[in-house]
Amino acid sequence: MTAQSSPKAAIADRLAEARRRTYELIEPLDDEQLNRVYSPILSPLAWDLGHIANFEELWLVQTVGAREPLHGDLGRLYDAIENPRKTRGELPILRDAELRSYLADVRERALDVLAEVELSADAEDPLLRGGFVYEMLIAHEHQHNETMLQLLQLVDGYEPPPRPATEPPPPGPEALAVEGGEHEIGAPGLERGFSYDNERPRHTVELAPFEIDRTPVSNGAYIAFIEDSGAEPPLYWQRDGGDWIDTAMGRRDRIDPDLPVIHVSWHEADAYARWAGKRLPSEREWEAATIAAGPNDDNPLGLPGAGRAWEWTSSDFLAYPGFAAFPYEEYSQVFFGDTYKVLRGGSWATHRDDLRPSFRNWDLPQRRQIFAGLRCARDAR
Ligand code: AVJ
Ligand code: FE
Repeated sequence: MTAQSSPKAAIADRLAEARRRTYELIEPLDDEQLNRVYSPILSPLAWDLGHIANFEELWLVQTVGAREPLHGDLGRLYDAIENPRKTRGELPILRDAELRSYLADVRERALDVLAEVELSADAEDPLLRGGFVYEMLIAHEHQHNETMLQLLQLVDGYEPPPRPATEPPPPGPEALAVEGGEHEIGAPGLERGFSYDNERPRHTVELAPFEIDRTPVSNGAYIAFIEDSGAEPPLYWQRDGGDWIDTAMGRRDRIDPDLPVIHVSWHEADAYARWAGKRLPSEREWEAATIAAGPNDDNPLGLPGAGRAWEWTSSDFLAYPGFAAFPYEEYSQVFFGDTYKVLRGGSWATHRDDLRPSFRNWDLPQRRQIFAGLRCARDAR
């Protein structure tokens, strides 16, 4: 018989799984490709890799383990706020063999620290309570894997990892009706499981009755929109005779009309919804609808088709009433305001463990490199 897996062993396994995924993504690439600046709005992969390791060093080794950093104040180069994406190619970041050793050395030290710490549900340090800081680290690596996949769309001949199976949603009505009145949204307290600070606290909102489409907008529907309205095609699309083709990673694949559309900006998503005689849902409506649709093991988001393409909402990224930054202001708080729009759900590139109804993603409304489409809503008739 094998030993019972302890919470610590489970954490170590999930850290290892996240790292395997990171290495799988870069396995086909050489150092030149890791260092190359492909786009001013995306970091070179070497920056993401160093940042993943540096974030781990900062939280799991320096903060929790009270160890000195391996490379002095190297961390300044990996501070996402201090270093905008367009500057990251020129920074004296770690590269090549040094970068690979840094990833491995930090991980070794993080596992040494893990062996020492007390992770119980009533641990004194809120960072350690219930393993919060480890969950944060694992989720962080997953999120950077998705960012890396955004960049990998620009690498000619790159073979993407297999996408999660897409079962067409079972037939049903076009829209789900959601009742008006009070709805609870947001994540429960941390004693009930991991969430980011921006998902908390759970609170009640008052919604007018509305309808939300049962499925996200498909490529086929989006083609009808661009052909009718003259709107720009999504990023990476090209016309080829009568067909639309996807040119990401240097490929020329026919667009599958049944898949949810991705690579559209918030402005384009909003324009599509109006063209269709509908509107974008607010993020509260989106979350109330997923909860009404019934999250389950097969589909933790409840809404059919959710989790294949991020869904733009009409909402600005704002703090919930009673918000408290934890564990640091630069995760969420510095982004609050009317600059960023909220996206909900998840995409084919999102780790399945991170799909939850309360998760809030955000980006600038003009961005198209993210794997984002939309689902339409309307006021109840
Ligand atoms: C939630 C995707 C907007 O990339 O800025 C990564 C995730 N935060 N490292 C971002 C994140 C810190 C975040 N997004
Ligand atoms: Fe980060």
